[in-house]
Amino acid sequence: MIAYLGLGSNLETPIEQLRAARLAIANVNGISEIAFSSLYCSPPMGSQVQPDYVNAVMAIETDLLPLELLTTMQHVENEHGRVRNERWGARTLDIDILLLGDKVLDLPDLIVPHYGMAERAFVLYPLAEISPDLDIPKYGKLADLVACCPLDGLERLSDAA
Ligand code: A4P
Ligand code: MG
Repeated sequence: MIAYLGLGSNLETPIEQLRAARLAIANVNGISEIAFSSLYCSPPMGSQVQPDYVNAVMAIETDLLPLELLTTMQHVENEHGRVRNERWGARTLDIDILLLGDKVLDLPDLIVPHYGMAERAFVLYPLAEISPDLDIPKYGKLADLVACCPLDGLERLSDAA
């Protein structure tokens, strides 16, 4: 199954956080990397009293079950010093499962497609960079979502290293 992950960080050298997370994810048994977007910078959604975010989207091929993938990604977050405190607060590393093939899941711990992805510039633009022709379950064509989504200050920073 092909899955898409949204990575975000706004603490402790975010670019390094995403670089390390990319390596850690690609090294998991049962996961291989297919594509990784450029890095994008954007002002924080939610509390404004926190640093800007760096975001990217990663496409993977995986044979992990959905909840296995979730716990594995939470493990990677924890390894990277993530402390969960305020919802939408600053974080060293956040990994959201955006898409799992064409699955629609509404479990207590896992909602797929990710509930916020259809209106977030920092998800839609990097996703469209690596897979412009996606059709997103429940939400429709990615190209149409991008066309309706203002940039909200999103800027492409650099190629991912
Ligand atoms: N969960 C349910 N569905 C999913 C899914 N598809 N992927 C549950 C991952 N997790 C999912 O997540 C809370 C719970 O969501 C988990 O226990 C999991 O079972 P969390 O990562 O602990 O908490 P959070 O990230 O603070 O909350 P949330 O609602 O996931 O926030 P978001 O949506 O991740 O937003 N501004 C910019 N510019 N860029 C950002 O990346 N990110 C956030 C966080 C806020 N502002 C931002 C950015
Ligand atoms: Mg999250």
